Amino acid sequence: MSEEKVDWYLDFVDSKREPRKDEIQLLFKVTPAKGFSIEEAAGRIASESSVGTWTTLSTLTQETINRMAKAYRISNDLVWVTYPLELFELGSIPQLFSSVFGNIYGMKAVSRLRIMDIKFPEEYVKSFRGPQFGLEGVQNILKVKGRPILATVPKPKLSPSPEAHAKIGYEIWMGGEDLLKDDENLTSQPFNKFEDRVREVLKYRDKAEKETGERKSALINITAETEEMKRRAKLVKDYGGEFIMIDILTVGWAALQTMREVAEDLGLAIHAHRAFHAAFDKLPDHGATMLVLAKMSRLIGVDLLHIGTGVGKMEGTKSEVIRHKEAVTLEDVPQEDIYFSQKWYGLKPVTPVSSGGLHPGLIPALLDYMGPDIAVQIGGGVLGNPLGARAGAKAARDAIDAWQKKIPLEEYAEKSKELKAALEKWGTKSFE
Ligand code: CAP
Ligand code: MG
Repeated sequence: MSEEKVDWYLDFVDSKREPRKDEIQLLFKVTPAKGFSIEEAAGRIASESSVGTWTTLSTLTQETINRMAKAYRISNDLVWVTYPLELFELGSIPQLFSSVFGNIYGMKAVSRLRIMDIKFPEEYVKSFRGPQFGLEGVQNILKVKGRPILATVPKPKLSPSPEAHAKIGYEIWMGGEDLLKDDENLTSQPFNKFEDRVREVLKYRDKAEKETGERKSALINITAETEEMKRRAKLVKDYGGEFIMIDILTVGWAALQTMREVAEDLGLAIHAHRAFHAAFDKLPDHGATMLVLAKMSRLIGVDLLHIGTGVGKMEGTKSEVIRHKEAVTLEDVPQEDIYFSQKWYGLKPVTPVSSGGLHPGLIPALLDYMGPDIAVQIGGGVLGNPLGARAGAKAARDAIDAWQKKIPLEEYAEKSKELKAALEKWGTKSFE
């Protein structure tokens, strides 16, 4: 056999290589397959996500050698890799996904792989629009400041008709809420056609605005094939809506980038639901963190994004949810523990949305660590109030008011039968 090397994976590992400011960096949690060292796994990750393959090549050139990604730091099961920026197409999340979220998950030598964090350089960040309205713009649309924006999804899921859906909206708007939100799986079913729902919802919205004198709006789910989403977004605009809701992971990054352009032209804010994220962010040693998905969502430019609660029915610890909030709202995210610092070079903050298993009894605990500059979505916790939808909405508003005034919920409930009914049913317990 010739002396020539068969593979060059370890050429992609270099502890002397310093990441450059203009490079993209990723942090991986790596479980090598049996019989492979962490260095061998790290080399395969850096190789397969940049310019390499399984064997040495007669076609290798110096310019390609200069573009090799390098695993520059390894500590236990953590591997830091730095990538020359020219490996990526500026402004394209699909291409980023194909590079560093692609083949590497399928390599036999890597048993489990989790992307923990990603750091973007200035040139890459500036190749994206970022949010059109952002947190402040959304608060201005709704004329809400100093308190969380309050939304409710009609439950049970998939209201039986557009009128039933819109009437629940009327009740929760009259109860003091700001937004009626479509559920993630409500699009245009035979019993609840999109065209009928958008017309009915915005008709009742106008009625509620007139009767309350407050701004009210709706997060109308346009999730569909991209051309159809464009049509539905135009309908929302034509009927006077201000927001479109998109299930960003089920439509895909390319469609989301297209709809970001459409939203810019129509002047509509984008509410990003993250259904499907747990398929790859739930397992602690595989997939990718919600932190990474949140950063990509801010780059593309959603205006509101579900980031978890830390208390409700969905996965996600308090510290993770706080990290997501910082990543989508701060201009200059500090390095924290193993997680990268990240500057956003003027990209607007995204409105963090906490939702999932919330009810009035959980609001003070949630707001104690999330603060007032978020949106809170409460579905079952409003529509499960024994006194009805409008009472459920008022109970949620009262819980927020109690937190703002630093009044214990039980004390506040002495003057709010609606809050009292919620506390009698759910207390301050979290339900899985
Ligand atoms: C919440 C919800 C949201 C989840 C999504 C649901 O309803 O409408 O889709 O919050 O999870 O369908 O479960 P409830 P996340 O208020 O009745 O729980 O926000 O974690 O992405
Ligand atoms: Mg839902």
